[in-house]
Amino acid sequence: MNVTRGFTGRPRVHNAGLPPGQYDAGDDWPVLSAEVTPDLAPADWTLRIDGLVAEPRTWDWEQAHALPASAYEGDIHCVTSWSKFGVRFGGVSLDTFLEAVRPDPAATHAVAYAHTGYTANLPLADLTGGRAWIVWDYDGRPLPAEHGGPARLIVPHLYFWKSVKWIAGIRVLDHDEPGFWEQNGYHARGNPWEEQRYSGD
Ligand SMILES: Nc1nc2c(c(=O)[nH]1)N[C@H]1C(S)=C(S)[C@@H](COP(=O)(O)O)O[C@H]1N2
Ligand SMILES: [Mo]
Repeated sequence: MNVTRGFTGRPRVHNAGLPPGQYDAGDDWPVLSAEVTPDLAPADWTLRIDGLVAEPRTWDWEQAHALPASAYEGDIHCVTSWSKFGVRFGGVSLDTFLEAVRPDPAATHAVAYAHTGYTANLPLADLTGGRAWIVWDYDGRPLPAEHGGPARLIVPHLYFWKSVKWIAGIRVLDHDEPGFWEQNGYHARGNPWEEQRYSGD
């Protein structure tokens, strides 16, 4: 394990390095939102998983927090070319939610959608295997509203536009259905290591 120190002196456990065409944003965390930050209280937040699943379900804030906790510590990469190393998010693994609804064997993709209407499509395989989380803590504190609080999806191995803020639900599908940015020319999958920024990359 390679431990390095950043400019802040905070130890970084790490490190996969920078994907091609990215720069290290350091301590900055830019806010990228296509919509106005919603005023969404934890008491009004829900997560629904439905579509091609055996048992569609909705969790409220308390029910989601009663699930086993899981954290992500690592890097995030925005398609606008900033990356951020060693961030810490706390929440619940998406595997835990998906195990409860039991996706149909024919399911291949999903659309994640926000309480605001923003959408992102993902292969189901990118949402399973300990690689996606519903998170409400950042650095041990409640996730700020502008960054998707009270709760957002994170899929940190893909470009960060897939990590839907103010997550409201996930619809499981047997086909790919382009989301907000994907309808506007962005790549269907968005793997930063293969620089899948735009459709055709
Ligand atoms: N609901 C919603 N989620 C979103 C977005 C958005 O505009 N709306 N932007 C995406 C993009 S392009 C990025 S890079 C990240 C930005 O997250 P941040 O603002 O916390 O840095 O959120 C993603 N999730
Ligand atoms: Mo982004």
